[in-house]
Amino acid sequence: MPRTLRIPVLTLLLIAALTPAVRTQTPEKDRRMQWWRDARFGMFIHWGLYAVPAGDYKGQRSKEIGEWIMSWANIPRAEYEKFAPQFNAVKFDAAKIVGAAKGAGMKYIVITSKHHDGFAMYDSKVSHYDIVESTPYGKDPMRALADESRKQGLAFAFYYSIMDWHHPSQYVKAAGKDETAGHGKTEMREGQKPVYVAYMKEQLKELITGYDPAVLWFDGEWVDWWTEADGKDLYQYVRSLKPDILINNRVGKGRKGMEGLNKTDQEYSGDFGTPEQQIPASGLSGVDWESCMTMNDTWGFKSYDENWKSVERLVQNVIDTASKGGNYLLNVGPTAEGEIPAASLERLAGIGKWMTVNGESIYGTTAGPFKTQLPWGRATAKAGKLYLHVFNWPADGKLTVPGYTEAITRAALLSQPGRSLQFKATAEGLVIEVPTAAPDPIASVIVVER
Ligand code: FHN
Repeated sequence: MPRTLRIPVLTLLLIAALTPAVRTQTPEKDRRMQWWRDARFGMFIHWGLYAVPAGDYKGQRSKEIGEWIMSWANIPRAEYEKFAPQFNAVKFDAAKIVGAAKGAGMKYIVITSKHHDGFAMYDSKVSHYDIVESTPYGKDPMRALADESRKQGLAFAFYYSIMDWHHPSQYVKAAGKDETAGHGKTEMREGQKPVYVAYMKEQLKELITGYDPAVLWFDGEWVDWWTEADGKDLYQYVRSLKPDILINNRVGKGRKGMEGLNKTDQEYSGDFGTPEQQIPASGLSGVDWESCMTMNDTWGFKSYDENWKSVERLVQNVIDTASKGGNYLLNVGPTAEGEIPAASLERLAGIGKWMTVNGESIYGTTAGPFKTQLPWGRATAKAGKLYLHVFNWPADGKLTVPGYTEAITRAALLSQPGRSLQFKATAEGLVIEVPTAAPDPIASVIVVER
């Protein structure tokens, strides 16, 4: 009689906990993700050697994103490395950067530890190609940023690129040259993948054990030589180092383009979907997701990208994302001297002004109950309350919530909680009597108690 294979319950639970899948919502994942779901709003930071050329290589400029300059300007590796001695973050101020994020109402920061150019923006022991050894700055800004984030009460997280244009395992056949520049498709050299995966795991280990990030935000996963099986392995490796860490779906093949979620029936590794430069029209149902977006048109700093989104647009993006049950990760691209551009700081301050008064209607909320988009704005929900975000204020002083028939006990402006508003049920839905002038030019919030 063969012995029954007894797998200790703890082992089963651990395997279940480490089984990665965006669409698998379990009590373990709910517990791990609660802070992130409550946060709703974070800062993305793209900072690296690409801030030195700042979108201009020997007079060559482009509409392409700044952190891809090694690719679109087809800069050979040896040439790109020359930016390192020019990178001197003398104006880097961790307290100022974290303060700007906190002031905007952001609850976490995700910063590029290593982008596609392979340059480590932290003190890496497995690569000399890093900010401490290769630049005149010679210090580790990630240490300062991690410590300052915790001091100011924000979660600290890392972005890490799987594709690496500098590592010798990868190359690009650009115009017949066997180059490591990023122009065109990045290939893996024969037999070198295990070498590179081991290198990546070493860097991830030093990032996790050295800085204790709350999230590992992978990217650069689209290369042909990276598979979903590789992603599952990397997901489990990272979670084995820090079981409570969150990992996005770009660790494997679950992203599928800019919409950020592979909707096939296969389960993909990762904890949340990652729409990019867009907010899904109806959100992404049944999964956690985070829309990442630039403030102008580039992630990494470009000296001539002045196409900035307005504060109104950015605040309404935060609201729109939360109303669909997602997080909004808004990017800043510091200069080579370590400063956030003034135009970004102005927008962060403007967003913070709105969030200071109305943050209750964003943090800890879930998607509003409406299946079709409200004609005048958006809605979020939390603990027996509905938050109506009115972008277009009714000229006749009557705000109609179409088709809303649930009984409510009270309505008031979030900015004037002591002043109840009159309301009545009608054939069209709930009608709330509101002041003739909109309390806020960007979005006025009415709290409805149910
Ligand atoms: O290629 C990168 C790009 O440089 C940037 O980091 C964005 C941010 O999500 N991700 C990739 C493009 O999808």
